Amino acid sequence: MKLYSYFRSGTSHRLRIALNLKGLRYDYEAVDLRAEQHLTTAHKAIHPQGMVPALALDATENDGHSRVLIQSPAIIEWLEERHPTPALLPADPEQRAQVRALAAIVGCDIHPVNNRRILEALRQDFHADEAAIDRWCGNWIAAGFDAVEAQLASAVRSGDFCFGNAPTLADVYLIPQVESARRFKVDMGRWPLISAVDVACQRLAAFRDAAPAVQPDAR
Ligand SMILES: N[C@@H](CCC(=O)N[C@@H](CS)C(=O)NCC(=O)O)C(=O)O
Repeated sequence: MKLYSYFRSGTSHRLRIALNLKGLRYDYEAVDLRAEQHLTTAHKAIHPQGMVPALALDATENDGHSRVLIQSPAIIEWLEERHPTPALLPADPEQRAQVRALAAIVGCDIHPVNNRRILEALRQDFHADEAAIDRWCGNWIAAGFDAVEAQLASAVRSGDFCFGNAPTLADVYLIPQVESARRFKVDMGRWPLISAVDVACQRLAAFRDAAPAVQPDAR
């Protein structure tokens, strides 16, 4: 497998965590978003949206067909279906819905509005300076994290992780968003339960090895 990734990309980060948790090895192909390599014709031939991540599978990994998978939620679902152990979702449908809801708060409601292209539009079309950008990201992160924290405080959290005593899809999505929150100078002290989940995840090599700072293109 080859992962098209950028060290600081939250969606690439979540995919790296999922691959590591599944114990799957992959080659790392860096796509430099700062140099706008993702917008080149060559990269758009791999990912038509001009984004990362993408996961290229060779024929031996995909029933004789080489393919490129795009969209981190779809790729993580493929991983879960193709490599079901260890499971990233609980067995019970209602519990699966709870875990998926936590992941969706990050994946659907926090990350998309803080994406690079959105921030570039704020800078260029609306003349936002870096303080305004930090405020923008901080506001959306806080709104989402308040909801995640409330969910964790209710029935959902019963162990060290978002759900139970092993990492799930919820942790896979949450930890990259915590990393990004710190980058945008958000004070994590407001969310003690999320912070405790982060501590639990950082004990696992699968999470540590996926961190932006240790990727080949980190600088
Ligand atoms: N829904 C997509 C979003 C992917 C995405 O937002 N990727 C970002 C990096 S985290 C990107 O490539 N952004 C390029 C840009 O905004 O110009 C997924 O989950 O794969």
